[in-house]
Formats: sequence, C-alpha cells, structure tokens
Amino acid sequence: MSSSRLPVLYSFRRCPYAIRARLAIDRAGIACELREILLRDKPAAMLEISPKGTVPVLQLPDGAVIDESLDIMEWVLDQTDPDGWRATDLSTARALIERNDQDFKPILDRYKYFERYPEQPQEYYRDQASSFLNRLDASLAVHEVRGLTGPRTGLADVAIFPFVRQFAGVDRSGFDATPWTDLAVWLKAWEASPLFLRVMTKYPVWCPGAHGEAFP
Ligand SMILES: N[C@@H](CCC(=O)N[C@@H](CS)C(=O)NCC(=O)O)C(=O)O
Repeated sequence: MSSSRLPVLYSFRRCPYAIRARLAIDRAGIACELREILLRDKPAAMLEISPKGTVPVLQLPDGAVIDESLDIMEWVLDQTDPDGWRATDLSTARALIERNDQDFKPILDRYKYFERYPEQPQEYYRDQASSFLNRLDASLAVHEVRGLTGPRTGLADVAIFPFVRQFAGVDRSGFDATPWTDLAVWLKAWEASPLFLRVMTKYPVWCPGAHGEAFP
C-alpha cells in the first residue's frame, strides 16, 4: 500500500494514454502525487503494483491500483465530472475510443515509427489512418467543431485528442495541409487550452524513496 495520503500517479509526460489520464485528473482537481518515470527504466515500486509495466498507473490511498488509462478516467469522473464529459452520447464515445485504441493506435505507431515496419512505406500507414481521421472530422462537422459526440467536449474528445496530436506531430505541415479542416481546428484548440498546457508541465524523473510532484 502506498505510504502517501494522496493517490499516486505513475506517468510519462509524452505518453498519450498518460496525457488522457492527467487531463481528467487535472480537470477534476484530484490532488495526486505524480511520479514521472522513464519507460526504459521503470521503477520497481510501479512494477510491483502493476507488473504489465505500462503507464499510466494510479494507486489509491487504500492500495487499489488502476492501471488502464480509460479506467483511470472513469474513476476520476465517478468522483466528479464538472464539465459533464460523460453527459454526452456515451455509447458513441466509448465505441470511438475503442476504435482509437484498438485500430488507430497500432496504425499510428507504424506511421510514426515506419522504419521499424519496412513492409510498407510510411504513406501506406498514413492512408490506413485516414478512415478514422475522416470519421473524426465528419463527427466534428456535425457538431460545429464543439465535440466529437455532441455539442461540447465529452469523454471521447479528451481520450482521443492526445493520439490525434501524436499523429499530427509526425508531419505537422502535411497534417495542416489535409482536408481535415475541422479536425485541425479542434486539435489546435486543444493544444492551446490551458488544461492541456498544464498537464504537459515537465517534471523531473521520480527518484525512488523521494516524494513525487504535487499534481495538478
Ligand atoms: N492500455 C494501456 C496502454 C498504456 C501504454 O501502452 N502506455 C505506453 C506508453 S505510451 C507504455 O507504458 N508502454 C510500455 C513500454 O513502452 O515499455 C492504457 O490505456 O493505459
């Protein structure tokens, strides 16, 4: 069990799964002890409570461990959901998130790290990603770019945005020149949002035995 009175969040700044968890935690204002880790040197304390070795991991003061990013988001929203992120079309949101995590993310990895997947050129992976991105762009158009599943931000926006950001970051000028105009507007708004900028604060890597950082 954690010796901290606060939930402990093991996180990696750039990880899109960790970003979605931090977005939820920050917006809900749930005070945590954040432990920034290195994926190549995961702390034993984290592996002890979650041997699968992925971030984010949230350990609650009662010792319970939540080690899937979506479960962390859902736990947070069970505590408080100030902007009604779950008050939009939840079944569509969950289906979109599943498509993001199961289908889009593996393609994104191939597009981003195409040298590791030489079976196909990078453009092939980019084209494969386009059906999901078309879908997001069309959903945003329906809701006047306010949200993916309704007229305001919902669970799907928060959970999917970090992955679209990662995709766009591979070739930003290429992305900005695509026909996904609504998606580009939505992405820019998220990237400029105080919430996102806050959760991207750089923290030093946690030293075992030391106290982590106050978050948010
Ligand atoms: N399904 C997990 C996936 C988390 C995940 O894969 N995180 C990556 C970092 S972005 C990770 O920790 N990978 C382990 C590694 O690279 O060793 C979740 O939603 O939390």
